[in-house]
Amino acid sequence: MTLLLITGAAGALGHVLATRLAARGFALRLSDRRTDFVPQGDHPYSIAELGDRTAVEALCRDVDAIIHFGGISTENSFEAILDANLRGTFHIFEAARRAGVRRVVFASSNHAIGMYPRTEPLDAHSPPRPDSYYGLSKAYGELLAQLYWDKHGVSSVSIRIGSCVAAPSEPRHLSTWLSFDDLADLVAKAATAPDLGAEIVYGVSANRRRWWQDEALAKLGFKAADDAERYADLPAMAEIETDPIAARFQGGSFAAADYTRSFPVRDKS
Ligand code: NAI
Ligand code: 15L
Repeated sequence: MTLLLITGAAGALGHVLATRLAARGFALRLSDRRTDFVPQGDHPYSIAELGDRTAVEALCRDVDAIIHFGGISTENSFEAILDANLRGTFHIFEAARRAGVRRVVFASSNHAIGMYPRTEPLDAHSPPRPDSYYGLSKAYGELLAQLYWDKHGVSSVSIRIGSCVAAPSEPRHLSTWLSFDDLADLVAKAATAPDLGAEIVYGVSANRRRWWQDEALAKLGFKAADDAERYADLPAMAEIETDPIAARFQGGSFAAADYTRSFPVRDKS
């Protein structure tokens, strides 16, 4: 039986993944920093700080793949991001190398490319253009994954997740939505697909209005099934995005937060 370690297991997507991956027959080891978390099912749960290298090494022993979803999941101070996301993700890849774990699935984010204008379609080769310290930490994780493949043979899939929520609730989600079922299918395939190096893919459903095209997903044998368009008639989708900067960039409000440059700017500048 394939044993997966899920970090961030007490978080929103950790819960979604634990339920769905267990149903697919994976054995799970769960971890998070939260002391008040009671996992569903009888999967072993370990409380661990990602910033604690020894603790992370213990978590990663004897697993077949690491589903690294733990960390700060929105914009925060650089110091907070530094410990959880930069140091923490380093600890994960280093532990994978030492323990001989063959695959890391890393929860990257659309905020690694959030400063691209919405008018610019992207593909898996589009270089990072982070919109926040948070997005920067995800771009760093993608590069870390490349380093650990090139020098140590740890294969990985970095998923630039869009907006993974139960259902779209704002106009931007018509482009960025990733359904829970598509997430689980994508992670299962990313954990088990053979012959991968350090892959970067977009975690997005088959939304008619998506900004990201991704031929690399075929390598994993993944094809998204859901489409946000079936929510397009909801009243919330007709709301005008009032912040012009958020409306201009793919990262939305993350791009607009603390934006001090004079506007408008040229797309290529
Ligand atoms: P979440 O905030 O609900 O879960 C993150 C979990 O990580 C929390 O349970 C938290 O306790 C844990 N954590 C934070 N710092 C930690 C540390 N230093 N040590 C140990 N555990 C720590 O976030 P969510 O929505 O479940 O996202 C999961 C992952 O997916 C995150 O890495 C996030 O950046 C990424 N992601 C999520 C998206 C979404 O739409 N939900 C979109 C793009 C990326
Ligand atoms: C993310 O990276 C965040 O973790 C999540 O909370 C959402 O804000 C999502 O991106 C998004 O862009 O909708």
